Formats: sequence, structure tokens, C-alpha cells
Amino acid sequence: MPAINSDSIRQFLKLYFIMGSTNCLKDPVDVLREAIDGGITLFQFREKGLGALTGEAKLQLADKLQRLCREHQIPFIVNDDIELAISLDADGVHVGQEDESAKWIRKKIGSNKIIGVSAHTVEEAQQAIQDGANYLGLGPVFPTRTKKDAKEVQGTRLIDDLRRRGINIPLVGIGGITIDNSASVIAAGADGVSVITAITNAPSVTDAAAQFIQRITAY
Ligand code: 3NM
Repeated sequence: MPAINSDSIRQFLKLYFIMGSTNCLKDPVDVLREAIDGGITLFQFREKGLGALTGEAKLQLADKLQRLCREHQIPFIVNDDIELAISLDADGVHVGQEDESAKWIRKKIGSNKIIGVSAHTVEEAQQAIQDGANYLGLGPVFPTRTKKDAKEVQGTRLIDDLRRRGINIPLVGIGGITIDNSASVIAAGADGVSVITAITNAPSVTDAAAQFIQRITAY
């Protein structure tokens, strides 16, 4: 994987695909392969929700998805499960506000790994930056049905607000992002978009990812 610094992370964040088995309408390995063909730049394994795999089955799926990412030089991030990330030697971890702090995670996983934190307010963003996060995920930008406990929809307000304050950390928007609304997230100052459903449920996963990349890079 390329060196971890703000510039490389900004590039990775461009089209940040997130999923686990519960988000997929077919084999997650096929979904990820097709998304990589379409041009995703970063992948997060997020095995959550009703029917989510646990234990050995979760580990096996993560291992398969990670291999696919490695073959294509796509960094592989694990949502929330620090032990899984360590045992797979994943490229990074993404955590929410209810999880361990970035400071604690950094001590466990070391300096050459990516740490992403979900933030919903300026204060949470500032705290995560102080704790050593490499990037922030801000949302939900638009209504989403994927995360049951999502906070209130906030549009691009927080992205805009952080940039106006001169906060320069790599940022990605999340929640309800589609091909059609993706450019507005970049316009507000995000480096990229995080997407689940608009890719996993698309009639063609590859075409959807390719169209996202087109919109984002055209902006
Ligand atoms: N986090 P979709 S919204 C995983 O607001 C997640 O922090 C959110 O899925 C946040 O692209 C969300 O299907 C779900 O809307 C994103």
C-alpha cells in the first residue's frame, strides 16, 4: 500500500465503498470484484445488521475480501472490530463515537495504519483530529435506511462548516449518497463519498461505481 499521508488518504477517499454480507443481493466477493472493476478507491468491511456473520464465518469473509483488495492495491479497512483488523493486518480501522477512541486504537495498531472516525458535530471532529484520526466520515448527508441508528440528516452543513474553519483533514461524506447527489458532497469540500446501497443494490455494480468516479472526477 502507498505511504499513509494526507495526500494519499484524500485519493483513497474519492470513492469509498463500504459493505458486509447483509448489504449484498449476491455473493459479497462478486460484489466487491465488480465494484473494484468500476473503480472504487477504498473498501471498508462493515459486517453489521440483522443476519450479520460472526466468528469464523466473519473472519473467512473478511479474509476473502481482503485478498481481493490486495490483488488490486485497494486499501482494506475494518469497521469497528479492532481485533479482526489486527489479526488480518488490515490497512486500517473505522470507528464511530460509541467505539474506542482513535487515541486508544492508534496505540494498538501503530502509526502506519489508517484510522477513520465518524463525527456528527464540530466538537466530535476536533476531538477525533486531536486523537490522531487520519480522516473523518461525516453524515448522514442524505436520508439513509442502511444505518438504523443514524443521526439526523444534516446535508453538507458540517462538511462546509469544518472547511470554513480551515480544518484541512481528509473528509468523506456518508449516508444516502447516490450518483446524482455525489457532486454536491464534493462541492461542499469533501474529498470523496462513502457509499453502500447505491453500489450494492445497483443493477450493475461495476457501472454504478464507474459512474460515481466519473461524477466525482468531473467535478
Ligand atoms: N454511517 P447508504 S450513514 C454506515 O451517518 C453509515 O455516520 C452513517 O449507507 C453516518 O450509502 C451510514 O446505503 C449508512 O446510505 C450509509
